[in-house]
Amino acid sequence: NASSKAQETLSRGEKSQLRMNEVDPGKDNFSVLIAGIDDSKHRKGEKGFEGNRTDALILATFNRDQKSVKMVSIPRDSYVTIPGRMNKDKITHAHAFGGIDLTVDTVEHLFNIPVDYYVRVNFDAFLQIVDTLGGVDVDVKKKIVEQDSQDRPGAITIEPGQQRLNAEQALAFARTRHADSDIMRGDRQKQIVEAIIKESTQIKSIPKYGKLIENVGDNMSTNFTFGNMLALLKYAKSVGDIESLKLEGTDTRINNIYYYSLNEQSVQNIGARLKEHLAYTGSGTQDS
Ligand code: C30
Repeated sequence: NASSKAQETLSRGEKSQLRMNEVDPGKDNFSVLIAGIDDSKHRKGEKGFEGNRTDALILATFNRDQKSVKMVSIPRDSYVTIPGRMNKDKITHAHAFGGIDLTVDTVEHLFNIPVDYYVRVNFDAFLQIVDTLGGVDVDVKKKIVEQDSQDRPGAITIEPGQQRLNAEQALAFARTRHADSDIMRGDRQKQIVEAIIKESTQIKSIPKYGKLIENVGDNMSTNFTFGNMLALLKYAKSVGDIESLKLEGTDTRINNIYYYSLNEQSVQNIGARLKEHLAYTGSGTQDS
């Protein structure tokens, strides 16, 4: 009976409060929040995920009939309401205040759609996943010089063009931002997620995939069950269309702190499109 150390239920339980019924990723439409965290020991000590911020946050919806995926990257400095907090704050802080539970609540509150699943990874999980896939294909728009996972400055150089990145290169691609911005970095992270979904359709060895889910252990946490993850692999093979949506906003300063002020209309439009994509009609029993 295979299980996974990575499996961790949210404190809300299996189903979102915005859902009437539990969602089965093996047969229903569903949403996944993908969170990337830097919990490097040399920087953050031994705390693991706790108390850290989310440096990458991507919400993806999966529609089974259309065999399609839509995803949006939420910039980490987005100025949002975090449920239970007095003042609006950067979305990245939701994780530091209340872990993945509060991050999920915050994203649900932002778009007013259910977040059914989450996958939270640190650098090591990211490297293990991309390694197991044997790399990922991406189109690199401009030359990248970046540190590696051990923070050795300039250790990774990537020339522009369509190419296959190994795990360290893919991490550098997902991290780099100083040459442009966190918003552009969000675009690159969506490219990586798309590449991971596409690459997982090439997985020939189910045992190898199962081993990955076991080995990734403490470096990943998710409320998908081991069985869900096996079903997802089959699902990934059917996905034909992956669309990337862009959340609009503007740079701003409040009390001399930098924020990304989300365009209200854009938030609503994206919420509506994801809602439609999920064929989500109803409210559940949310009480706030
Ligand atoms: C298959 C199907 C059908 C469905 C399953 C769902 C799917 C597709 C799941 C995919 C799962 C995966 C693995 C998705 C990948 C997600 C991605 C793109 C992750 C990105 C990489 C990652 C693991 C973490 C984020 C890394 C980033 C963006 C930045 C790290 C400074 C921060 C905030 C600190 C940080 C600090 C230093 C040196 N850094 O940080 O590169 O150093 O950049 O300067 O912006 O960060 O500030 O305070 O956390 O330590 O001090 P950086 P920075």
